[in-house]
This record gives sequence, structure tokens and C-alpha cells, in this order.
Amino acid sequence: MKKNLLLLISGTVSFFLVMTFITLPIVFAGPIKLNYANFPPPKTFPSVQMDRWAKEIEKRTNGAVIIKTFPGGTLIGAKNMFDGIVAGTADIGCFCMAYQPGRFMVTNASGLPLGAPNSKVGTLVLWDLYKKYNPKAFSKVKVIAMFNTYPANIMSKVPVRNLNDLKGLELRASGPAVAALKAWGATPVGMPMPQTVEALQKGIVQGLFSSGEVMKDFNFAEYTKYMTMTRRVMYPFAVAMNMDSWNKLPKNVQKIIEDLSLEHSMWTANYHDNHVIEALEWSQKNHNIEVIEIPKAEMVKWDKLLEPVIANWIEEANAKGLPGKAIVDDIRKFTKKHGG
Ligand code: DTR
Repeated sequence: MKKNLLLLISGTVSFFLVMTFITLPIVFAGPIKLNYANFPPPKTFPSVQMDRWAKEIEKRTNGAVIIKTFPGGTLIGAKNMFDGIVAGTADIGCFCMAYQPGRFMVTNASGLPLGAPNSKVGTLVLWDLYKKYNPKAFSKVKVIAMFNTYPANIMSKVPVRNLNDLKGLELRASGPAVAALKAWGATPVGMPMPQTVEALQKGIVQGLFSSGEVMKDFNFAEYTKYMTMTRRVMYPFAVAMNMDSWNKLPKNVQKIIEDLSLEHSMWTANYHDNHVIEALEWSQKNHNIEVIEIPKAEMVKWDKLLEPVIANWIEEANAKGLPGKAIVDDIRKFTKKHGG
């Protein structure tokens, strides 16, 4: 009886000692504060996922880690995001890999038109690819999330019902989407998403080629009254952390972040897929958008034109010393595995 009591007392004392040891540095130094930079404005899906991740980390670390978010390019802009993370301008940053096609060659391949039907499948394929090839491009950062957008559709001021309507049409796009538009005979104009609002207003572009939720989130539905459902090409995103910021984190916090990586990426994919559908319904209801479905027989022609885009990517990858064909074969295999 006495022995049991002694055991209980010493157990309780040890527990409190351990708890003090864990929490003392936090009490003295205050919570760990991390800056998270993002390029698009609040409420767009990359910023929604940022807010959700920040809240989740604060919750899972019981407030030991606090995230200060910087949406809308207030800390780092779209094109400088990756360099800004490496340099430590922000501890964490979200970037669209498609904006730098040559830099993120392997992961950007997941955006090629290889059959993923939605963001969920595209995101799982992206992770499979990343794990298998462990691309050098990320050696200076810690990747903490990665996701692919819903396959792109054409949003335009004039109706696009066939390839003829696309001839010379100036549409904003980036990365693999540029090659696809060129193959279809359109005139792609490269610029990050936030600049597109002004480009549309000024008539510099006649539309854009992107996942369709932007109709609502950027209010493009006011300018582009037509949406042609191509469902081809995705834009891969990643969220990465500065390596020093990562190395400074306590092991238990690193584990919480790692455990959240895939789960949060899939949360984002799911949110994005649903939001694309919701935004389309909103655009039809509030802006009377015409949705144009391309007949299957016509789409065969469009797909035929995309074959050289894939072949060119393989050639470019080979020239960079990457196994181009094996990567494309893997993407097809992973897509099938995940139900694409
Ligand atoms: N489609 C890509 C990426 C993208 C899709 N939705 C958003 C929202 C905010 C920023 C970027 C994106 C693009 O066209 O840039």
C-alpha cells in the first residue's frame, strides 16, 4: 500500500517535472512565431488553405506556435516567392510552381494534360511524383504542403465553341497551360493571377485559362461571360519552409507539421474541387454565364493537338538529364491508381 503511494507520488512529481521541462522554454521565450507569405488576396483558395493550416498548427501545438499570415503579396510577390523563402524573407511561403516551369520541371509535369479529372487526383499524383523523384529543386527548403488545381477551363469575353474560335485569342496563362493554348492556336499571355484583373479590364487579354473558381474569387464573371469546359492542364502549387526556420523548430513541432502535410494538401484539394463547382453555379446565377461543353468527337481533335506538348516536355526533360518518358509514364500510372 505504502509502496503504491510512493510510486504514485514519484510518478506525479516526474510528470510535472517533464511538463515543466517541455513548456518552460515556451513560457520564457513566448510562443514560436512564424511568418507565412502568400501572393494572392485573402479568400482565394491558396489563402484559404493558408488560414486553415495556420489555425490547425496553432491548435495542434496548443498555441506554442503562432503563424502570422501575409496574403496578397504583402511580404513576397508571386514570382519571387521561392527565392524569398530560401533567403528567409518569410519563414513559410506558398507558390505556384507553374509560374517557373523550368525550375520545377518534375513537379510541374503533374500539370500536363495526362487525365487527372480533379484536384484530388492531381494532388495525389503530385505527391507520388515528389516522393519517387525527390526533385533537387527543393533541396534548400522543407516542403510542407503540395496540391494541384482543378483542370483548367477557358473563361473568355467571346464564346469559344471550337478550335476556330480560339485562333489568335489572347488568353492569360502560365506554365504547362501556355504550351496547351499554343497547340490549340490561341495566343497565350503570361502573367501571375493577381495581374489578370487589370489585364481583363483594359482588354490586354480576352480571357484566361485556369481553374474556374477564379470566376467568383476574382469576380472575373463580370468580364468573361463564357466558360468552355476543356478540363485539361493543372497548375501545381507548393508550400515550403525556410531550412533554418525549419531546423530551429523543436522536434515535436516538426512532427506535427509533417503529420499535417498530406492531410492538409488533401483538405485543400477537396475544398478547391467543391469551390470550383460552387463558383460556376454562382457565376451562372449571378452573371448569366454560358457554359460551353465541347462534344466528345471535337475534343478528340483538341487532345490530338496536345500530344506534341507532352512529347516536347519529355524532350526538354531529357535535355536536362531527367528521365522524361519514365516520369510521364509514372504520371499516367499514378493517375490510374488514384482513379483518374
Ligand atoms: N490557375 C493558376 C493558379 C490559380 C488558380 N486559382 C488561383 C487563385 C489565386 C492565385 C492563383 C490561382 C493561375 O492561373 O495562376
